Amino acid sequence: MRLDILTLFPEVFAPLFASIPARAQTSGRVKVELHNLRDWGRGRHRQVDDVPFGGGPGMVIQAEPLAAAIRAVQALDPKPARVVYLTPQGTPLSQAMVEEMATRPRLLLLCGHYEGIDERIRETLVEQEVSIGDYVLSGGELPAMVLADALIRLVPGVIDSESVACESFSTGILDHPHYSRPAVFEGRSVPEVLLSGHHGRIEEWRREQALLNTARRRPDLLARVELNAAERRLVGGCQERGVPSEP
Ligand code: 6GU
Repeated sequence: MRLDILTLFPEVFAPLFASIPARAQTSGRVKVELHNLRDWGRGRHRQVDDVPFGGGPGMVIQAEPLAAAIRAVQALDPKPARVVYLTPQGTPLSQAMVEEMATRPRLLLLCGHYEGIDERIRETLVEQEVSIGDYVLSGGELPAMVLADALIRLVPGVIDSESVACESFSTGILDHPHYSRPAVFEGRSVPEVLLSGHHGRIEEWRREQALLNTARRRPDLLARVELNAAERRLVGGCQERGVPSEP
């Protein structure tokens, strides 16, 4: 997968060159290229923004430098990139969206700033608009990193496929609790079943815990998963009694 990122602040993307994303790149499975929008700016100051027509606060990223930058970055590879604009007006990101986007060989992530970009670029060159949630950030850089990380870890071979399949939001429910040594920490023991070596019972316990966790913390997720009769009783009982909230 190739990710081109168009931004005014390429220096903030260091986290995409550490840890799992770094390994994905050195193994050749992923290529991340950063491009500074200012390289397509006007004049001595390489200006890329101007005041909004109609007045009002803030600045707008102008159509001309953006169009030139998007076209120049597209031309760097014969594969056309899907152009994705990170904006609070976009569709809220979900694991299902990340899974669909991860099937693409190439994406161009466009980071907005200030009051946003000229509407004509949205209409003509942007194919998808993504938000990472209902809160305000100063620019599209952190959202682009969030999206890039979520995409990179789904590229085949980047992480163990079994661990991807088991994760929260891939299974549709939250994860079960995890424990490691020691078996007793400050008087608190690991649940007995995990020490039993009985894989069938361990799997059953993990599924139960995952369902209970989900019923308590994210009951909205349960509406979308298929449960068998025993599982329905488990979470149903939990709901009838009123779910104790997390401390
Ligand atoms: Cl994609 N951009 C900005 N600026 N703020 C956000 C966002 C995006 N998603 C949530 N908040």
